[in-house]
Parts: sequence; structure tokens; C-alpha cells
Amino acid sequence: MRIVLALGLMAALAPLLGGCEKPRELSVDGAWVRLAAVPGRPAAGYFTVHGGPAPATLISVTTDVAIKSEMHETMTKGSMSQMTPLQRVEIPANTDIAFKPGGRHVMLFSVNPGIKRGSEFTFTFSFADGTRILRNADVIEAGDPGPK
Ligand SMILES: [Cu+2]
Repeated sequence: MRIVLALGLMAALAPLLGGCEKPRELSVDGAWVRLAAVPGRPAAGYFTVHGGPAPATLISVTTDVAIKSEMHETMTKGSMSQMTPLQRVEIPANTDIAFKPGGRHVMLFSVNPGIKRGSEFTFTFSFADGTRILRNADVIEAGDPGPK
């Protein structure tokens, strides 16, 4: 009986302890958006996808406040930098895939002009198996320092 109680207590505390004891599940965090310096130009979104126990495939990242969004990867060859659209991004099990400046990002076209620093901004992350994850993003202006 004492063992059962102890196990029950550990289960209750597990979410607080965190770290490597916690079973991973597919999730997204650290989402932020940098608005364009010039009105009408696309904004860029960044975040980290945390792979769960099984591989997943990210197929779109959308938001109500942009007319169109595309996943892109910035490729730099020498002094040349160009963006390639990504139709899907594989998220291996138990692996973090970061979308960050200079690499993968979500290009946001025709963002609602009412969106400013600190505005409410929600991304919907859609995966090939039908999973959808909604996450709020922090919105910053073009010249603001990025998070961290
Ligand atoms: Cu882009």
C-alpha cells in the first residue's frame, strides 16, 4: 500500500520535476514573429518543434492574420543567400527542429496591418497525421532584437 501511494505521488510530481524523466510528446514552443521593416513586405515566423515518441511531418504553419504562409529554408552559398519553399518538414522522434533566423522560417504574406509589436498572434501547426497544435507567438518589430 505504501508503495502504491509513493508511486502515485511520483506520478503527481512528474510534471513538476520535468527534465529527462518526462515522456516527450509532439509540441511546439518559442514561437515569435518579426514584422517587416517595410509595410507590405512579408514577415517571418520562428519556433521550435519538439518531436514526440513517433516521427511526424509538419505540413503547414498558418495564422488567421496573414493571407498566405509558406515554410522556407534559407540556403547560403558563399555570399549568395536564397530561400527555398519547403512543402513538408520531417520531425524525427525525440528530436528538436528549430525554425530560426538564417535557416528555416515561415514566411507570412499580407499580414494584417493592424498587427504590431505585442499583438495577439496565433499559429496553427498542422501535421500529416492530422494533428494540429495551436501556439501563440510573440510579435516584434523589424528592428527589435530577437528573443534570447
Ligand atoms: Cu522566406
